[in-house]
Amino acid sequence: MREIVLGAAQMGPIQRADSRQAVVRRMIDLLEQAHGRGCTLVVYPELALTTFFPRWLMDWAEVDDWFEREMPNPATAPLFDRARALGVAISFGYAELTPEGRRFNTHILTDRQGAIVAKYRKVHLPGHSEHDPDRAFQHLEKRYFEPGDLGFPVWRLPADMGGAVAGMMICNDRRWPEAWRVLGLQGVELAILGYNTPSVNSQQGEEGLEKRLYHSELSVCAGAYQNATWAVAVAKAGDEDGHPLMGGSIIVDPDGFVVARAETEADELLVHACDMDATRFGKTTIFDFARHRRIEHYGRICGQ
Ligand code: CDT
Repeated sequence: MREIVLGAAQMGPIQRADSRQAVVRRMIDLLEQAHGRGCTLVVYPELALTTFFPRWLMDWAEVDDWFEREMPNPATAPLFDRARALGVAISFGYAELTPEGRRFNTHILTDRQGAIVAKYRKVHLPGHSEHDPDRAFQHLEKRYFEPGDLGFPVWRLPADMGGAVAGMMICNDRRWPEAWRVLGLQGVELAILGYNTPSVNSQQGEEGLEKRLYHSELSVCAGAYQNATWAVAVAKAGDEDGHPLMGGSIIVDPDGFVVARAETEADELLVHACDMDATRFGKTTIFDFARHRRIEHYGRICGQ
């Protein structure tokens, strides 16, 4: 068996005034719980270190306060140190400011020795780039980030993580089958994803939470099944300064079934032992892409 004992570390709300240090303490607490339950990998949400700041229109000087110029850095070093000491790999999202001044919505993955082995930059940025007075609240990801420039790579993880083939997406990416299929074509066995999804639609106030949770779960379950991969989708949830984010974190097996689901909108750990070999059957039968795909008919989805 090629096993990863996976921890999905859903995080409750982070207020605008909360410090990175306070958030990292919560992340370490979840990490300790995960270690106590045998986890070898813990996944945290998108933009795990801060509030979901793209809801605020800010001037650029202030914006940069929400970005990390290096990783690890003094605020996050205690998390990396504790993960290394416990032998638990971690994966979390943050806002990245590069030395060239470029801004990305980024997610990283470490090995069990605390070294960053994988980095993904969000490709599908939702929302808008200018203040929109017609929205109940702003979603300015297109203002504060540029689309990721790394594509959707996969990484072969070390033997102490089952030698799994892992890939990453961030939040809105989960709604795009193209993202899943690009990972699937590279043999992904574990799709890692964090999200911050408002509980209400900024342009359609009537839309219910039930529908929003369903669309998230539908996307992840379909992506996992159609690419014969494990998937973990981890929320930042709860009320951030009057702005509710939905929970609904899940771990999904390669048949598309939910095997663990969050019940709260708070810091909450889900755990499941994932056998990477459970992806074999789907990958060698109905989703054996080399045998069954008909790429001569797929030109439209590859065009501009
Ligand atoms: N963070 C993120 O990508 N959230 C989006 C909200 C879409 S509404 C503009 C999501 O797809 O969940």
